[in-house]
Amino acid sequence: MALERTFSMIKPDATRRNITGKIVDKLESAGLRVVAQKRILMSKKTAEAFYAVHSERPFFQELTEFMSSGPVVVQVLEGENAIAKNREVMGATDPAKADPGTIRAEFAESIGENSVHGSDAPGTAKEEIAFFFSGSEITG
Ligand code: RTP
Ligand code: MG
Repeated sequence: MALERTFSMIKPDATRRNITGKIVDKLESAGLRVVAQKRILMSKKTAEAFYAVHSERPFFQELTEFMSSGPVVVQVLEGENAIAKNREVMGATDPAKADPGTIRAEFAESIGENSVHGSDAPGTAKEEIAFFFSGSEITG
């Protein structure tokens, strides 16, 4: 199968607790390669634009305030079946429902402050990568 790329983000609850390395270790151990990475602080407006798809959801304000409350690490991950593989290693949105050994089961604090984001389909992966990275910032 061809290599696939997905977008990943380590959320402010994880940067605050200084566990970004532990999360990257989980991703790499699952066979995903970090081909681009940077640490940034999103403004509230940037967080609102990134999560525009959720703008009508009841948790939108809480989510965008949290996502702009501290630094995040944005990444491009590459590997076979990278989108599905990343979702698998992340675990369910609600850490109480996440499978043992997944990032969210081990590290997430709550359904909102759940340590990682990962694209859910090829279309969103492409859009989310382009939201944060230019082509020259990505290198296999
Ligand atoms: P993500 O987009 O971050 O990878 O997570 P996901 O697909 O598992 O979850 P999604 O339904 O897309 O929701 C996006 C993020 O919104 C927050 N959320 N809070 N308070 C709540 O009920 C609630 N539900 C979702 C989480 O941070 C979730 O990851
Ligand atoms: Mg999602």
